[in-house]
Amino acid sequence: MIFFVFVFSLLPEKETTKQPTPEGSGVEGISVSASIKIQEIAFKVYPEKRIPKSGNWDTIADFNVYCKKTGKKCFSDTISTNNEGIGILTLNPGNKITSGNNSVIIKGISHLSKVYPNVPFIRMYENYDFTVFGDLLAGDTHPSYDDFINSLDISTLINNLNSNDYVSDLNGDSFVNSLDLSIQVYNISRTGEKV
Ligand SMILES: [Ca+2]
Ligand SMILES: [Ca+2]
Repeated sequence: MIFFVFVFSLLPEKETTKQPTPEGSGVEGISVSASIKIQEIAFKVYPEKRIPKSGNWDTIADFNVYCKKTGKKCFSDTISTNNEGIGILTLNPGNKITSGNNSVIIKGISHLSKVYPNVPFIRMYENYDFTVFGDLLAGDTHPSYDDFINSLDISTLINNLNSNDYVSDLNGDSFVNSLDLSIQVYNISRTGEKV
C-alpha cells in the first residue's frame, strides 16, 4: 500500500486545462449564472374551449422571447404542440437569449398572442407551464394572421364551414361548424397582447 502511494506521488501532475472565460462572466474561475446558455425550452399552453375538453390541446405556436437586458426580441420559433399542449424547442448554441427574467409571447395558429412577463431563463433546460395563466383566445383565422379578430376572420371561417380545416376548427373536434363560429364571434374585436 505504501509502495503504491509512493509510485503515485512520482507521477507527473496532470496539467489542468484552462477553460475559456465566457463573455461577461467576470473574474476567471468564478462561475456566474449570467453565462448559462439555454439549450432547450419545454412549454405548455392550452387553446381555449376544446372538445373534448382534455388531451386535445394541440396547435401550431409562435414562441417569442423579448430579452429584458436588450429590450428587443431575442428569440423566435414556431413549433407544433402536442395533444397535451406541450411544445419542445431545441435552441441553437448561438441563441441570443440572455439569462434572467424575460417576457415570452405565444401566438397559436388561430389564436391571439398572449404575453407572459417575468419568465425566468436561468437553467439550460427550462420547463414552463403557462396554462395557469389562462387559455389562448381563438378566432384569428384569416391568412393575414394579424392578431386581431374581425369580419375577415369570420368570413374565412364561414368559407371553411363543413370542412376539417385545421385553422378554422377552433374547438379541435376535427370539423368546422357553428360551434367554432360562436367561439370566434365571442372574441370579435379582440387583439393580441403586446409586450
Ligand atoms: Ca385576424
Ligand atoms: Ca370544430
